[in-house]
Amino acid sequence: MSVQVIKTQPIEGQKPGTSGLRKKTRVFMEPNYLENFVQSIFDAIGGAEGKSFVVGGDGRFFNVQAIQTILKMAAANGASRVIVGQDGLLSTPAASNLIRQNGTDGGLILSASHNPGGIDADFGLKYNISNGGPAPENVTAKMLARTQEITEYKICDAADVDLGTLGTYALEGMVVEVVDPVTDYQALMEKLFDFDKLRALFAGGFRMRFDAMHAVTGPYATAILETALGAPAGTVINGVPSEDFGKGHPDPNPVWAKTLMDEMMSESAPDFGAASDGDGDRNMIVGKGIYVTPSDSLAVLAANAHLAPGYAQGIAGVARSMPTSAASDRVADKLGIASFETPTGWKFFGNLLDAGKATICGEESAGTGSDHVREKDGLWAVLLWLNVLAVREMSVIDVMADHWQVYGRDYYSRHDYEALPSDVADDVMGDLRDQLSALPGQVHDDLVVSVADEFSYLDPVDGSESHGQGIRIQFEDGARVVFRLSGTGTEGATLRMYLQSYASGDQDLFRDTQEALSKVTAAALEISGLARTGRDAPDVVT
Ligand code: VG1
Ligand code: CO
Repeated sequence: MSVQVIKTQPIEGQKPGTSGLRKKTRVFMEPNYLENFVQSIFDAIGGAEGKSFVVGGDGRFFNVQAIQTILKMAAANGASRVIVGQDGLLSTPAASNLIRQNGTDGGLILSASHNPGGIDADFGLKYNISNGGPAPENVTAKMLARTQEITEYKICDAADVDLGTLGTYALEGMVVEVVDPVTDYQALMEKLFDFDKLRALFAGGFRMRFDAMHAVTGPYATAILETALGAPAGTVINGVPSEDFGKGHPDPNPVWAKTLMDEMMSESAPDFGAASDGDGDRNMIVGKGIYVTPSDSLAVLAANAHLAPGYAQGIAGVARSMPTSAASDRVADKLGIASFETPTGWKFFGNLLDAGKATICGEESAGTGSDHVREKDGLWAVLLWLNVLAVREMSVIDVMADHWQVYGRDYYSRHDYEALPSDVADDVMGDLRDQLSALPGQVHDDLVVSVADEFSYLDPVDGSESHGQGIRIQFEDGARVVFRLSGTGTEGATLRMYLQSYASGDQDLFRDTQEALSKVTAAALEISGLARTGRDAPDVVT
């Protein structure tokens, strides 16, 4: 076969971040850039010879072109079989499912998730291992090492595969199967949730709006919500994936999904609203007149999961990323099950899920998921919410009021300072680190610091350690602030400040969030000296 061995050299900065390698699209399109990283992935996993993979992406600009390159490289590296979504589309959770269901050795997912798409926007590539989950740190470390010593890559000189037509093709010695992206994922959802009950819910007049944000979940949401469950046409909006996501940010939060938020806060709001991100692994949940924070959503889903058939036996444990609020811990305590606190990024949940220690996991950034795959799963969270609402016959606002009365409320907000000069962001973090031992006992804006540390994680399954995972400052009244730098940005540094404050069930549970957090926010700004960034307000508040 016509394998070409192309000479190349290491390219600086191909460091996999929180969720794979993410760069400007034009960078990915530079000669050898994508190829170097793909070859480094294959080399880091001990070669692709005889292996099988799943490949697909979120449909952004350069998706199909990158997939053609990956297929030709997989064939040249001796892979036996690759499963690809039709038109190159696969949501991240659907890719995770295909890896698990077909027992492939891994998968390559093309997405920069919630980052905008287009030739002048962002692109990304992440590698998932055979359990269907993101490559853990020991694997990404090998990839990074390989990018720094690579001298050549292999690629076939073959024609492009027809990704538009379902079927099985030969690419040199490798089998390429082009599959429908939705079918197997939908079958999995039908096993977990009571589709009859959900059909009856919609037939009874329940109305929802799902904003697919011009990204990959459009086909999934349309097939499941409208076609299978009978929600009226138009339930799914922005449902056709576009290369630049309609020029928007496919980030499901009140800022970027503003149209949906406005509708949900209006007189004519439907009963339920949801949105999903670029690659379909995140979700936003909003009821008529009420936004549900991702941290609260995780807690509510953990408390109510047993109402859905897939979780009727109960759940083994709940895991959350460190910056996520403590709301899910309170649920785990009450249920008498384990709770876990991991670093940011889904890769840290894989071991807990594989070991059966956790069943449900979540992050404050709107990622929730369970052991049905090894990724967060936006549509899964939406369907579990629907199943809970259908069984409890309650509105979202009543579910939340009930939850807060039982557990108390963790007011929560994240303030992002984007595209800061890296040295300024590093200074802020460095100064915080230097202050840690002096902070306990100090009073800032009437709040007394009780504990201050930098989060390290010891994986309870394989004993691996991860350090430098964010600075946490805890106050005596239960409030907390966390500072960390984003690992998914492509411009300068993004500093995230995560704020929370607890109110017990007998207090006013419907205060304005920013107002309820005003003291801890003031204390956090004072301690961190964020004013030196020259910014007088965060760029994004969620
Ligand atoms: C962000 C979120 C994190 C999430 C990651 C990938 O990372 O904060 O919770 O796991 O994105 O999500 P960071 O390092 O920018 O804070 V996705 O939907 O991009 O796969
Ligand atoms: Co995502």
